[in-house]
Amino acid sequence: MAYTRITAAEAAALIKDNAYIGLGGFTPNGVPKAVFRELSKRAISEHEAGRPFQVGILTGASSLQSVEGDMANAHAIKFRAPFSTNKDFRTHTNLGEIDYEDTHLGHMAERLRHGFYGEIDWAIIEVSDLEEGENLCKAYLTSAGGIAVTIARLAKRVIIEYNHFHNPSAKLLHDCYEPGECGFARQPIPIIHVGDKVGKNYIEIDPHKIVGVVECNIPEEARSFKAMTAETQQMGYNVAEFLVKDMNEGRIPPQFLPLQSGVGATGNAVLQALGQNPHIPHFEVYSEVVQDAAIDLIQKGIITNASATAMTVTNETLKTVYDNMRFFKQHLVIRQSEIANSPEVIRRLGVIALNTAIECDMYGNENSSHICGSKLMNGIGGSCDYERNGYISIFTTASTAKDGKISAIVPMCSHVDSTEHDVDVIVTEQGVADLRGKGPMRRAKEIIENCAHPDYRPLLREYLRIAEKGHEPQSMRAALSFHDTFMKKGDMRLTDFGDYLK
Ligand code: 0RQ
Repeated sequence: MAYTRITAAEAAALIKDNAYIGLGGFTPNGVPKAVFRELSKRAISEHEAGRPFQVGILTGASSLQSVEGDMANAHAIKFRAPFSTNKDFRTHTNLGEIDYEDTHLGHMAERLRHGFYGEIDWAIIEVSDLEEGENLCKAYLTSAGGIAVTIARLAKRVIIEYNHFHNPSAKLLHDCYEPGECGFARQPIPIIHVGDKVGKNYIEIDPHKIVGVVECNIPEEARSFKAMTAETQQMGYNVAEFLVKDMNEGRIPPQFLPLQSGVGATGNAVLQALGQNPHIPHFEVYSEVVQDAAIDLIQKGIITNASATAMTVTNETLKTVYDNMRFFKQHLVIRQSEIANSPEVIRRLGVIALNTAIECDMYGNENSSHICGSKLMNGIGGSCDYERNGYISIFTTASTAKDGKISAIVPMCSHVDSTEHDVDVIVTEQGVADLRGKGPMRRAKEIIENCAHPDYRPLLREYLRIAEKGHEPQSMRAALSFHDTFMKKGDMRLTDFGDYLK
């Protein structure tokens, strides 16, 4: 049987003010696009007619300009979780217009299951293929897993975006598995090796909930990442050298351990540096995203197996995967995000976690989400899922930002995402601070001398001298002096602790 076909505009017209909408996909990839392009237009016309129109948007991770950027500009987002990298969304959130819950990506499906967000009115799922059964719809996902299984099951009604841009062979990559309820019904997730498949290659949807299928052919709104700089390249080399040393000293076994790397230019740089390092054996990736560099290394045989919840890649790289599916299906698995980011699996596999910080303090606390305390950047994404549970937890950051006016190494973070208890190693282009087995004072020395930019080392050393003595010395008056000076004078190098100790 064929399900009802509707247009994107017809689908958008069905969504009422105050609806909560769950979306498939993860990062821009695999996120449905057609309906939201109409929904933001609808929001504008509703507002022009003086009618309220705002929705809640729940996703696997960040999404798209067509989803959260245009909806934020239309003042049509009431609530949003769990992650965003969109500039317009950030602007409207920082204006206080949007209620945004910045939460762990690996927790999202569980929170949905247990009603933390109330009832889910709609699920919109992008598919590459569809089996339109009378009692069971088998929906085959596209380039990402995300929370699709859970929202398709929980939502009151479902809209399918059947996007013919994707190759139906995408199904060969997917492993759709949802854990049982907490308590006695929940079994261990039986993933022992990176490439293990433990679920189905489709998601199950009750056809009676499907109000329509929107046929479309829309390329991914994929971002191309910032070009690699000498700085990111140096961070990549520093991470690779550190891991080689750890392997030589027996802390990493000779066959290596699976690697997670976050989104962005640094993640790409690290993978490239690892791929080029003759001392690192061919390795595996257990991560939430695979970016272009990872796909390239899979093709070269340097990454032997990869597991992720999204191919966060350009359309060109996606085509490479689709054109070589016979090869990629043996080396790449796309999972639901709660499995990709599962503490149980991350711990079992001994994943080396690698994410990017906005700033780190001299004791190892880390901030990846807020600028100078108040302003949202993106959110934590899945970084804490991995950093908390990884075998080695690494953060990278350039030692300075904004032409040296900001130090990424500060006395005290203006916001904390991963605490000092969850951070093993900090890497900047200056070097590596290995915090393992060290108390606060030794950590501070390691971070200041190895990671801080030379322009800031004297100030950081001075802070240690003026801080009140204790297990972890701090000055409650000067702890945020770097940030305060930046806000007043535009340059952290102008910090004068005397101003704060009067
Ligand atoms: O500003 O955009 O104006 O140039 O922040 O910084 O150095 O380009 O680095 O793009 O990798 O982003 C932490 C935000 C870093 C990202 C963060 C300014 C800097 C620049 C961006 P411009 P860079 P990136 C897996 C894991 C959390 C989520 C996560 C992130 C802009 O990595 O969102 O890890 N992480 N997910 O100039 C003021 C500072 C600054 C600063 C940098 N200290 N103060 N501005 N900037 N440091 C993926 C998923 O979860 C899906």
